[in-house]
Order: sequence, then C-alpha cells, then structure tokens
Amino acid sequence: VKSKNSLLTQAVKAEAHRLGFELVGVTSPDPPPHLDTFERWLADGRQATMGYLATPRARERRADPRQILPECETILCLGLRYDAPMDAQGLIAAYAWGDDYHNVLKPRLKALVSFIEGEAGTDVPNRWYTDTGPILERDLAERAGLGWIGKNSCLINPEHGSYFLLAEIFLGLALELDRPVEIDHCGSCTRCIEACPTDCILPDRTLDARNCISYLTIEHKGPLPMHLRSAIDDWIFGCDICQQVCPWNERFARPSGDPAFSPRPGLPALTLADELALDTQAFNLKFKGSPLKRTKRRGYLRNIAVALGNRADPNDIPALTQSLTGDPEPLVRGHAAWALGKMNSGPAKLILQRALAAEQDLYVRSEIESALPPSQ
Ligand code: B12
Ligand code: SF4
Ligand code: SF4
Repeated sequence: VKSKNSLLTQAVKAEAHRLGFELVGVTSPDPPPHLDTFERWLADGRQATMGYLATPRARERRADPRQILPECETILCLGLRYDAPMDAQGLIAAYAWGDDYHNVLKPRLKALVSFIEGEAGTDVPNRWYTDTGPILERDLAERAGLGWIGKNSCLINPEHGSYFLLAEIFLGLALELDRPVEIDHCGSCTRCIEACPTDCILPDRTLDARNCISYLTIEHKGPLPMHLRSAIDDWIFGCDICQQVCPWNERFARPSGDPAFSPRPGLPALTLADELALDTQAFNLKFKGSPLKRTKRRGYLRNIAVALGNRADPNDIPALTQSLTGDPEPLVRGHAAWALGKMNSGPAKLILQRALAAEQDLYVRSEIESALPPSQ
C-alpha cells in the first residue's frame, strides 16, 4: 500500500511532467555535496567578474539551503529541455534561440506551486528559483537524481543528454526523496576537454570562467581580452562546444525541446554584418524577451565585430568601417578596429590609418594602433 507521502509525490511529478518538465526529482535541504569544490573555485578567482557569486550572503545561502526557507523539508528539482543544436551550428548557444527561460519557467513554477498547495489542501511555505537563486543548482539536481555532473561541469541525464535548464522549488512539505545517479558515465572520455577552444575545463569538473567563451560573450562587460579573441571564433552569444561533442548528447538527446524555446525568426543563422547596423531601439525591439538582451547592444555588437574579424571576409569591410567611424560606443569602434586588422588587406589598413587620425577616444586609439601592422 502506497503511503500518502508517496502518492502526493507521484501526483506532483505527474503535474510537473504535464507542465513540460521532463526531468523531476526530490532532494533534501541538506548542504550541497560539492560545496567545497565551489569554495575552492572562488578562492582561485575562477568566477571572473561575476562578483555576485562570492558575496558572504551568497556563500552562506549556498552552504545551507535552509537559510533560504527555514521551514524547508524538501527541494523539488526540475529540468526543462531546449532544442539541441545540429552539427557545427555555432553563433548563438541553443538555449538562447527562443524566449528567455527565466520568463518561460516563471508561470510554470507558479502553477506547480498552486497545484501542490491544492493537493496538500493547505498553504505550503515555498520559494522557487531558476538560475538566479543563491544555490548550487547542479549539485542539488545531481542529488535529486536528475543526472551526473560531467567533466564539462554540465549536469547530464543518461536519457536526455545535457540540453536542459534547471529550476527548483523549496517546499515546507515532505515528499519522497530520490536517489542520486551513482555512476560516473563519463568513464575515460575526454572529448569536451580536448574540444574546448580556450582549454578552460579543469580537472575537478569546473571551468575557469575567465577563459570560457560563454562567460566572455555573455557576462564580460568591457573589451574582450586580446589573447582570447581568436579562440572565440564566431560565437556571438554563449558556447555549446563542450556539449556538442559529448556522446551523451549525440546519442540520446532528441533534437526538439520545449516549444517555448523554438528559434525566433531569423535565429540562429544571422547575417552578421547586418547586425552592426542595429541602433539601440532596433536592438531592444529585435531581442525583446530574448536572452540576447542581456549583453545590451554594446556587448552584442562587440561580439559581432570579433566574429567578423575571425571570419576575415573582405566583403564585411564596409560594414566594419561604418562601425569604426560612426558607432557611438567606443567598445564597438574598438572591436571593429580589431576586426579590420584581421582582414590583413591594404584597404582595411588605410581605413584604420584614417580612423586613427580622427579618433579622440584613448581606448579606441589603442585598439587601432594594435590593429595596424608594427611598421606603422
Ligand atoms: C555562473 C554560471 C555560469 C558561468 C560559469 C559556469 C561554470 N561551469 O561554473 C558561465 C557564464 C561560464 C556559464 C556558462 C554556461 N551555463 Co551557466 N550558470 C552559472 C550559474 C549562475 C552558477 C554556476 C556556479 O555556481 N558555478 C561554479 C561551479 C563551481 O559550480 P557548478 O557549475 O554548479 O559546478 C558544481 C559541480 O561541478 C560539482 N562538482 C564538482 N566536482 C564534482 C564531482 C562529482 C562526482 C560531482 C557529482 C559533482 C561535482 O561541484 C560544483 C559546485 O557544486 C548556474 C545557476 C546556478 N545558480 O547554479 C548556471 C547554470 C549552471 N548554467 C547553465 C547553462 C545552460 C550554461 C551554458 C550551457 C550556457 C551556454 N550554452 O553558453 C554554459 C555551459 C558552460 C559549462 N560547460 O558549464 C545551466 C546548466 C544546466 C545543466 N544541464 O547543467 C545552469 C544550471 C542555469 C539553469 N538554471 O539552467 N554559466
Ligand atoms: S562553453 Fe565553450 S569555452 Fe566554455 S568550457 Fe565549454 S567549450 Fe569551453
Ligand atoms: S564529452 Fe565525455 S568527458 Fe565530457 S562530459 Fe561528455 S561524456 Fe563526460
């Protein structure tokens, strides 16, 4: 005979599936098992400029989920799949082709909380999060049985691969706990480590975010470090390489995820040079409700310029010249200069020399100077 607790858990999981969460598991609010890994990661400065991860409050909360909700008895961990990228798609990470997942998940998490309260017949203390909460989402999800942590640091499910997003609901309610996936299915594979263009995957299943293309193109604010620009290749928002090469995505992930994440018109295949013409208003309109809005126009056009430099197609010289001479943002002018330098062509050199004569901004001038060949 099933206990009341077990029947309630089954009903909650069925409702989560109905709401589109293909992965559902329950864990306790005990401290996350790999907190020490996180603390070491911070101590080594791997978080780059993401200072919000290292504040005393953020660390205390990550160390003890009960600080978030003292009444917490169980944490419901949820995974929502997005479209898997096809071979060598590039440009934009697949999670960002459709609507912003923070917005997609919010109403579904709220609906699930209402369902749980309905089933419990009473108000249930709760807090829900996706991405932005002060918690180690992968560690909790791993303990809830949603998958194992791969060498690329992603949570991988043996049947669904790793193209999914995580969310959690903290509940003042007892549900049946799940068991973690005990096997490390990575085995002797090292594909992700070999494929990472910036060698930023570390031996303890973490990354040095300072060198990760996902960090650089999405989170990093100012000029991109010169020595990493070539490795960024034509990624303009995020990076999927360490997931694309993973055998668990090749073998098991189905191509389509939740419909909310299906690509917006024109994504992910963009004509890069055309994007340089977006003014702030056009950028905000184009990416309303999309994750790409996070970089703001300035960061987006910076990334486009780097991608064009790496492609080094002389047909893009006119668009880059327009940016170098006319863009209101020094950050964009500076990266357009770098891209023109990569063209390795006489006309591009002339354009850089002329721009140097007119440019007042010290940062942009330094970019132009280093884009010109040493004889200049
Ligand atoms: C900061 C951050 C980033 C940073 C740093 C990423 C990193 N790997 O540390 C940057 C900007 C680079 C980034 C990139 C991406 N991110 Co991100 N990111 C986060 C965020 C906000 C915090 C992660 C964090 O604390 N990192 C510090 C490290 C030390 O912690 P961790 O990654 O959780 O790793 C844990 C495990 O490695 C574990 N561990 C270590 N050793 C071992 C050993 C064993 C045996 C086990 C079991 C576990 C284990 O310990 C660590 C601490 O608990 C989370 C949301 C959240 N609140 O958790 C999303 C999150 C991790 N990101 C997510 C996504 C989708 C991405 C990208 C795929 C986006 C993209 N395509 O560009 C990439 C993937 C890059 C990669 N290979 O990790 C998803 C991951 C889903 C999944 N299936 O794993 C999350 C959970 C957001 C969400 N709600 O869905 N991200
Ligand atoms: S997201 Fe890209 S850059 Fe970052 S670890 Fe994976 S392969 Fe390397
Ligand atoms: S590519 Fe190989 S080593 Fe890397 S996460 Fe996937 S299975 Fe593990």
